[in-house]
Amino acid sequence: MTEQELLEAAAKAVVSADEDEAKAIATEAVKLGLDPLKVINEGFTPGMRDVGDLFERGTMFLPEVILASEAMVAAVAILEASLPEDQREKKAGTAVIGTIEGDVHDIGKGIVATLMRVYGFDVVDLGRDVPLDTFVEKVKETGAAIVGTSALMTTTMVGQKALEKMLKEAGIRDQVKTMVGGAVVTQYWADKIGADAYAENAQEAVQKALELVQG
Ligand code: B12
Repeated sequence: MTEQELLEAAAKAVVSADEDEAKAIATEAVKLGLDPLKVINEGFTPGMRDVGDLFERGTMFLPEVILASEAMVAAVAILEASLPEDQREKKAGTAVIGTIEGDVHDIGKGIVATLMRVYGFDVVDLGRDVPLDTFVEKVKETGAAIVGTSALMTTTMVGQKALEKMLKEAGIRDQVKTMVGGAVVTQYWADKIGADAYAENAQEAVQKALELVQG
């Protein structure tokens, strides 16, 4: 199988919600020594995007979306396990990350958290459906350099705006950099709410996070 064929097969496995096939493709990618991030970003993620489109059009239903996401999670776990361990002596800093309250989408947030760990961040992953207060408390408690929030729905992205305000009210907005992401989030939204950075995918998220802490 060529790399291109493997990427296409990865997307197809997610769309057909075939977990065994998705795992087999991820295992094959590791065996072939392919870049795990490329396989996630250019194989499995486009498949998940197609799933979203089919769901929106009413061609695919929620139970199938759940099965498709399970297939993706299983494949991503195999690829993530093949990422190098963080071997940096100097830590990049602490990052608090989570999905905004009311939102249970956590696959992308999980990939961002894993990659940030690989690049030397101490990541405090608060999970999904995280109350805004919890983000503020964790930033205070850990003295985090970065707080990253994920939102995949128009109804929850407003939580990112509310968090900006809450960090200001808590008097800690100038001590922490904010990063926003998730399918519905854009650079325009980040600028509008005054977030310090937006990233479209996990690789870009790490790059921007490093820029933020390095000043
Ligand atoms: C999988 C999925 C689900 C799964 C989630 C499983 C899970 N554990 O996450 C399940 C089935 C549970 C689900 C449920 C629902 N879903 Co849904 N779901 C999706 C789907 C198909 C894919 C999301 C995904 O995992 N993508 C793959 C990952 C890798 O991509 P990603 O999340 O975008 O993450 C990347 C970047 O965005 C970025 N990133 C992500 N987070 C962060 C954070 C930071 C700080 C940074 C810098 C970057 C960053 O890096 C990531 C890695 O590259 C999307 C469609 C889509 N286009 O996104 C719909 C979608 C998000 N869902 C949608 C809806 C409506 C729902 C439901 C309300 C359906 C229902 N009727 O119940 C519920 C919501 C329940 C809730 N309260 O949250 C809508 C949202 C519409 C909107 N505009 O608001 C979408 C867009 C589908 C659609 N087209 O209609 N869903």
